[in-house]
Amino acid sequence: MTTPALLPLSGRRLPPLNLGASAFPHHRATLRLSEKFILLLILSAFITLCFGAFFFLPDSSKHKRFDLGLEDVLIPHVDTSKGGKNLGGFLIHGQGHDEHRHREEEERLRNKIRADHEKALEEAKEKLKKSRDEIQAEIQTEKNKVVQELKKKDSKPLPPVPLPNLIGINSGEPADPDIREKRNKIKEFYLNPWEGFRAPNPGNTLRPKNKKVIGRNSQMGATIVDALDTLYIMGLHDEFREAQEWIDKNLDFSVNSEVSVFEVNIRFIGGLLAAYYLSGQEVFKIKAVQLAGKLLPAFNTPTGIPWAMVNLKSGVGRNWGWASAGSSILAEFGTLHMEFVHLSYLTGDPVYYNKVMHIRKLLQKMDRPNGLYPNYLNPRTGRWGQHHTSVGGLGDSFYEYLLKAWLMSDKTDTEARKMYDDAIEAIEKHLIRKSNGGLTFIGEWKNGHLERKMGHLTCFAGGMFALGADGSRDDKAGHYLQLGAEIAHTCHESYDRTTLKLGPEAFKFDGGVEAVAVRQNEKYYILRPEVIETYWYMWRFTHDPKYRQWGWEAAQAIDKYCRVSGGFSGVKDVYSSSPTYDDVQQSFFLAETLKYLYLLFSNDDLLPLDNWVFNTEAHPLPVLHLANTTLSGNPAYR
Ligand code: DMJ
Repeated sequence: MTTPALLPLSGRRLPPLNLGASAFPHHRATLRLSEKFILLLILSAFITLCFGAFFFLPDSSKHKRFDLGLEDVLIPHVDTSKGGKNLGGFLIHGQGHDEHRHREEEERLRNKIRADHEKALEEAKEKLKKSRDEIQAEIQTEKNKVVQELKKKDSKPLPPVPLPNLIGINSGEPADPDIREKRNKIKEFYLNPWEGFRAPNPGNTLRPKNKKVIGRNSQMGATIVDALDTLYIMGLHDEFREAQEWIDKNLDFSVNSEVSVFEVNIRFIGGLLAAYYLSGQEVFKIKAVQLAGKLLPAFNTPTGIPWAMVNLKSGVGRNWGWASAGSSILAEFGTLHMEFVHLSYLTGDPVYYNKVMHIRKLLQKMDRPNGLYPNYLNPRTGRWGQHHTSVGGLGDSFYEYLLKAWLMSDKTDTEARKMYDDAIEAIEKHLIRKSNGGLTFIGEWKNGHLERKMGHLTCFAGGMFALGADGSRDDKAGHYLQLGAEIAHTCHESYDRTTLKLGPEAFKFDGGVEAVAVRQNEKYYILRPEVIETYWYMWRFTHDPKYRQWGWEAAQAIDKYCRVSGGFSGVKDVYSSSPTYDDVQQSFFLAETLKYLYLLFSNDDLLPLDNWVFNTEAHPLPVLHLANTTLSGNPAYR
């Protein structure tokens, strides 16, 4: 038996073969020849068993561990017709096998093991002759191969699905020369910083004054992805193709980075999905799905309410340190629905849809103080944190997505519409007031007390009320359109009452102050879109020319006070006549602010609201008409 050569280590672990006196009964000192033979037989059977166990079992379990979740092709194949039995996934040989074939098979395996070992020894000897650098280079090549293989696997084409009605992907060119000129000016705004974040090194965020980008070597390219669909809508097709090429070659999510689930969803997944629907280029859909898969571990919490952050590589999630009692944030876990429904639709995989429906069901079951949704929910206990409610930061897009879930389903998701109507009624009752000067504002609810302060973020609600007017409960369409107009007016006042004619981050209606920021740290403008967003919705629903006029005022102020040599920057104080810059061009400036301005000066047949619903980052997603959503065989939609 050649065991020692094949088993150099485990052979040493075997007890020494001692056929001496101590091993046998005392009454006889020696063994008969037949007894010796039987003992020898037992011993050799035992060694064969150990031999088999040592070599075969670890090998197969090693494969299984390595490929777990990647491939199912390594799950042992079981063919019971040939005498094999499946026991918990392992094939047990034996019954019904012919002895001869069995021995042949054993012999074949033994030879294979011997050959493999000899080969491994040879390879090891060869390796030892190589220099450290050579070995390292080889390891790197192997690693690259694995990465390439994984990439190829990730890029597998997705199952074809019927495309929803993609109406209104056109130029939207206005006939009026004055409006056309304004629209061209907005396009020029976009092209001004393009040089700063274009391929080959777009980075994440532009520093327009320094002409640098944050995250130059990032494979994520936040701005180029977020700004992609605006390029397409503006008809900047060469630039769009350039961005597409960068995304195709470089955009990679296998990074050891902790990201905000909400931000990645609205900016990256929303941006990629919109680019896919507008251009039909498969690469965007594939990238969106790859990224979405990396967000899923964030949902592994006791309640299914996702963590705010997740590490894209390890899948470990956690919440913001500042959030009340370790809570997740309403506006974050409540702003996933639109994108996740589209992901399930495009992949045929219900996992995304189920995640967001689970969140909705959980929220439906909970008691709400005064019918209001608090901003904080603990993902471990499923209990609300502090009783703060806001239609601005921390709450805003949750309400927006309830309405848009209904619109995006071609108004069939009536559960979402009901939740929206209930929430808006409570908000109107407890948070919406008129100031002494007659301005309608939306305050914030803090532990049973109304704070008479409104954020720039809250200004999006004017557009939301107008968008939700049609289909509102008790046919209050006129009322909600009027409410939208009042909020638009208040937010316009917040711009008009500043020196730069740009809106502050937050403004008060208290102590004789109306629509003006009081605290120094609320006086900044970081190129936010919400006020212009509301002007655009109001324009689409009323065609009142004042909305185009207000939009143009804001565009001029941005041009005058935010434009710097390499793009557009936020300003630190809108009440100061000599602006100081924060030197950041937020990606939402290109994704939202400029897109809404461009649409404001375009014809309504460019992305009509009956067919497209804009996510909270202004990425248009098509309405999934019922016939297309209920794909046969897709359990997500049953
Ligand atoms: C955007 O990223 C989104 O609109 C989000 O919902 C909140 N606001 C920022 C821009 O201000």
